Amino acid sequence: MKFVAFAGGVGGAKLADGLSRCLSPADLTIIVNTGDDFEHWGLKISPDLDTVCYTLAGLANPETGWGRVNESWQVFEQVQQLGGEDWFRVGDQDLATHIERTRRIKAGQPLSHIVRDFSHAWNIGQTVLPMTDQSVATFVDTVEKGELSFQEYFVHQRCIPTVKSFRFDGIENAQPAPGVLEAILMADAIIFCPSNPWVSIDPILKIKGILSALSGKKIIAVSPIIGGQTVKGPAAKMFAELGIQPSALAVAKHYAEIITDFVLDAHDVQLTGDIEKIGIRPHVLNTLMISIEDRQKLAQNMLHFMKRD
Ligand code: FO1
Repeated sequence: MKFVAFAGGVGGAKLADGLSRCLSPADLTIIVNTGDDFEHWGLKISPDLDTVCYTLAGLANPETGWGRVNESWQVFEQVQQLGGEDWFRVGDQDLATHIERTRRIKAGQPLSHIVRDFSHAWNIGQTVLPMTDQSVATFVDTVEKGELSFQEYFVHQRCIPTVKSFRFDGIENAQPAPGVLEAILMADAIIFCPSNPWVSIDPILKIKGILSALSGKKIIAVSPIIGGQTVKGPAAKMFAELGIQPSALAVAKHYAEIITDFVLDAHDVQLTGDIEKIGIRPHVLNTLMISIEDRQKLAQNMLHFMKRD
């Protein structure tokens, strides 16, 4: 069976990693949000693509989930000393990724080619695809600071400003990257990883042609919210600031028109009735991924019911 996972952020990378440990590489394609991409220090940075690739390659920093393990910070410290921007931490090995990606983009290489070559260099067997090769930039409109670019909101402002709405600049002209629609059409099931619905999964869904490619497919979303709290990141806070009580049910409702199945944590078992009421099949699993084994176990349990039905 072939599976496609939509991912963004650390939660997405963790489940992608769990799935990669249960499936042969040819049976798993990960389509990654690129709305978080931005230019920093004059370099093109694609945080979600790098977080997925580093995680699949076993190169990710296990504490943060992003950036590299066994990292050094020589360049960052020198830039800081020179009065450069130090709100976004770029390690020495991570810097190489941004330098080479920037060189290739300036040479006219599409992002999907760059990810393919980097995946090869990092011995990643699965197919990792950007959602699009065109540039899409997520902006967060906030009460206190007006419209902020995503990294400015997420890292520099530490997700503190109150969100009002989101804008995905460039989404109208963005085409699915080569291989994206084919992977979706060939897939036996699509998995929405436990990523932020608003700024990681929604941008992928808004790319022209993706929603129609998904129609009729078995689609399983995994809740990034357990017991009303996001495991990591601002998803629950965003729901609350948009006037929606944060919960696994709120996430299921967010995707209600699209998904067929929904994975929620055992903490939220009392919500299964409400999820069934909106026509979605609930699956109660342990969704908290602290260890590598947790990731593999969650993926295994999901594949078990996906292969059964
Ligand atoms: N997230 C932070 O909270 N602080 C950082 O300094 C930071 C640096 C960073 C460097 C490279 C990279 O690929 C990701 C990085 N992230 C950092 C995470 C980044 O903000 C992502 O957008 C989040 O993981 C959400 O997708």
